[in-house]
Amino acid sequence: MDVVTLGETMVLFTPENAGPMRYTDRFSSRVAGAESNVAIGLARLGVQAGWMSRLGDDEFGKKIRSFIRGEGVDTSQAVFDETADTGLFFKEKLTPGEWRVKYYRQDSAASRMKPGDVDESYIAGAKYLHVTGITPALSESCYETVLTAIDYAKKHDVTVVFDPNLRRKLWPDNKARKVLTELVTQADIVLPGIEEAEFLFGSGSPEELSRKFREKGASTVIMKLGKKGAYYLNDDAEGLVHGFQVSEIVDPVGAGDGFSAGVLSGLLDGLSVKDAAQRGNAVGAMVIMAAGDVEGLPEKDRLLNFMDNRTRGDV
Ligand code: KDG
Repeated sequence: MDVVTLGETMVLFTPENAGPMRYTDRFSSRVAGAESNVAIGLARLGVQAGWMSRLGDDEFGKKIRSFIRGEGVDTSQAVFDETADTGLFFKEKLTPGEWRVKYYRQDSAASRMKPGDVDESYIAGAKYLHVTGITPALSESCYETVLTAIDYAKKHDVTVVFDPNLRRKLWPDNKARKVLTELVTQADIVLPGIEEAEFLFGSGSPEELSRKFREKGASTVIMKLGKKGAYYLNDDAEGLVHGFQVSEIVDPVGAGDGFSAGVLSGLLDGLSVKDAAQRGNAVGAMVIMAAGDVEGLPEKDRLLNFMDNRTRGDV
């Protein structure tokens, strides 16, 4: 595998109509989870990606595995747990531009992931390990699982990529801040959003905040700035790459995962950090123009075509 990742994937229900979902009796069902979104994004771009998890041994668990496998991601490390259910969540569009997420995932199968689930040789065979701050929020055993995966990655010189993915509904702020900061110190590459950076380090410019991540030990920081683009910083380079114009924001959720997939595929293709950040911006822009977390993730030819034809700049 080029990239392996671990985390919870859920069935996502979206009401057909805008407004509070108590008034809706029709829902679409999709598959979504930050880490599998990244793996699917990578697979669409021609990267070999693997996803580790636990799923309930139920219809939704089977749906998720079939979907992710069908997208070309290796699911050999996703196991069914007969003692717990697959997590679910709902995403309501309350008004245009106002989204609300409701999780049904407490004590889910994925929240029971444990260090023994991680196969050292699977991680050792990868170039990158991708982890996010969602998994440690699910349970102590999930946190330990993430730390174990990172230990194996370090032991075998696998680059650790960390997306803080702060989800305030999942844990108290003080705990989130402590654990996410700890994971920053373990990572080689950090892909925070500017708001997550401010949550961790207080307010500051992208330059100042990127330096804070470097002080904590990350060698490369690529910070998402929404429509303004991304700020990148490592030993050799530093600067801003502008975002791409989008025709319509259909569904903003999943943009950060698309960004991660774009960046990692760029690095695997040998692009500079700057060009990889630009590719991340492009994938993120394409994701928000489609409904669902993964539906807008492009294949390589579509991505390159989009990057050639779209204007970049602050819009
Ligand atoms: O990044 C998109 C995710 O937020 C979404 O797929 C759900 O994984 C999810 C989560 O835990 O919020």
